[in-house]
Amino acid sequence: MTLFLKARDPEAERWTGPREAISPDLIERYGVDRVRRGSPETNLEGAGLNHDCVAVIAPSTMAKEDRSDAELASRVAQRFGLRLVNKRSLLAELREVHGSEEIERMERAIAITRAGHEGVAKATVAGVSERDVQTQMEYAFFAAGATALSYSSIVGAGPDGAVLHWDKNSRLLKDGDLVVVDAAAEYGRYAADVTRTYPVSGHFNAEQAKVYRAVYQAQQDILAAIRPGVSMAELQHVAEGSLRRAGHLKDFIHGFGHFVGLDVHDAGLYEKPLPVGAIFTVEPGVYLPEQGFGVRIEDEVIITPTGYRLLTKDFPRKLEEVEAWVAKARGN
Ligand SMILES: [Mn+2]
Repeated sequence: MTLFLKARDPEAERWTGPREAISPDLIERYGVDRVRRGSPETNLEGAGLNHDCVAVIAPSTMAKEDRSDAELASRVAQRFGLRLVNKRSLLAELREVHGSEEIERMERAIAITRAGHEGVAKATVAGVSERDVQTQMEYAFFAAGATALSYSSIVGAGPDGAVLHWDKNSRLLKDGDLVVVDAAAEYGRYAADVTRTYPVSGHFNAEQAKVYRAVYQAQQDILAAIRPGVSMAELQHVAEGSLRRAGHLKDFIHGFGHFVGLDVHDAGLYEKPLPVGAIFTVEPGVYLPEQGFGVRIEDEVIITPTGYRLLTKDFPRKLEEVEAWVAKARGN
């Protein structure tokens, strides 16, 4: 296997840092047979003698123009008279299933994420800003060994918690607010993805508790349906059925979950049966901007031969567990 890297470019390298010299070390690190620089186009003279096809493994995109690597593949195929074979779901299928080394990294990312959320449980008190919560949490992520954030941290207090991808983190927390914190650490290139909903006062009021329990029940219903061979699309129906029964289907405005791995929204096939080793989120939510709050609970699971394993089992999930966690973190 030959890996082609970008050509050296002294001008660009002054801006973005040096591109490494090709060495046995580099070849070993990438786990390939050869590393070359430049385009394979100029390295494939005579390719038709030894090969009969060029396969495109770049995923298809919604964009008008294809990805540059896919475009290159078809140009190379044409130039050397080779067949063009499309294997566009191959990477998605491979990335769905995780081996033990990957699982170890993802579990580490989740453990680090838990340390950050412990900081959140302590930090979500009246008078501080969403930004304060974010910085204390992110400090805890990196102190625990995070190599990056999985995505921009979302800290949404009160009505901001009803905004799915709230990114301003500017509001001051008020007594009685719920705070939706969707934030996680990455470790060794692998992402985690966790959301918890914290009560500033330490307790959910009656209206908030009712919604929290509906979201928790939806999570329970989805979890009960997870087994090898079920599809993400089928689990979406389960999530919707559960929240319909609770009278909150219209307030559930996103998918119940997504694959996680190298990317926080990783590649994977949503209509096909889930294989053993697939890792994805289970994240029902209910968003009530008029009532001034939202609730989301997001966990990660891995498919096992007999069902699933909850990778985020060390996070509090039940309402009473969340309240107890908050009390403990604040020393009450
Ligand atoms: Mn997610």
